[in-house]
Amino acid sequence: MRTAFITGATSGIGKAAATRLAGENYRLILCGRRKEILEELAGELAQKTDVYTLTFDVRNYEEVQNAVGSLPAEWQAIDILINNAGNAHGLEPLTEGKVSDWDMMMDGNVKGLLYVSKCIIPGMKERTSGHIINISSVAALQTYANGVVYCASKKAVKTISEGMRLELTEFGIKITDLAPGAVETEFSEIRFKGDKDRAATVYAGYEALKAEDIADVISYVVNAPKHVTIADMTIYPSAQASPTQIFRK
Ligand code: 8X3
Repeated sequence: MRTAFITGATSGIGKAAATRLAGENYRLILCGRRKEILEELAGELAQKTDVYTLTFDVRNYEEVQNAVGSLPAEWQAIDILINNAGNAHGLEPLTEGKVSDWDMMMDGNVKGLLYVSKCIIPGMKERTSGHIINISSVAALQTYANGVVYCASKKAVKTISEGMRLELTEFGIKITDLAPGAVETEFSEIRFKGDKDRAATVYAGYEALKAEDIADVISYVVNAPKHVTIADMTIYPSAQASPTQIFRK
């Protein structure tokens, strides 16, 4: 049975991936900031598989180190790392952007991913085996106005995925970069700081992707044969043609 370590497991794509993999014979290390929600999910999934939880903030390197370092021996051999934690904060021109929003996106989406990876890659290298799945975004493929810092953070994730592949392939570590388009999760509500009505307009008039659709893709890439690496995948809802073009009814 393989062990998967999932960041941002309390909601959205992370939660859906955890739920999907729990039913496919993976043991899970669920990570998040919200302890209660994490414990509740762990309780549910524990009926299907072994689950361990780690509560930490990916933006704090010391917390990341302590959390990964605290894993009991039987949980230390991580086969799959799903770098899912990340968010958008604000949607406005650079001149109006808030520094605190920029910090959250750069610290979480970019530095957080690096911090977690830095703590987990050495074990994978030692075992000459592993698979890292980085959740980037279609925002990495095409910059859009008002989301420049978010796009930059996701472009950084793409670059880090490319770099990881260059540096880690020789150690038997696979790297997959997934770029989802519009997925209906808490994403827009966080981007719009709790404005549920505005968030709902993002997903109105067409069928957006569900977190489970991305979990389906994750299941496919982690279950691919050993000699197959799915390097990159872009996943749009059928009504979306680019990050800024969605055909609504
Ligand atoms: C989220 C997708 O289109 O809002 O990563 O940038 S989008």
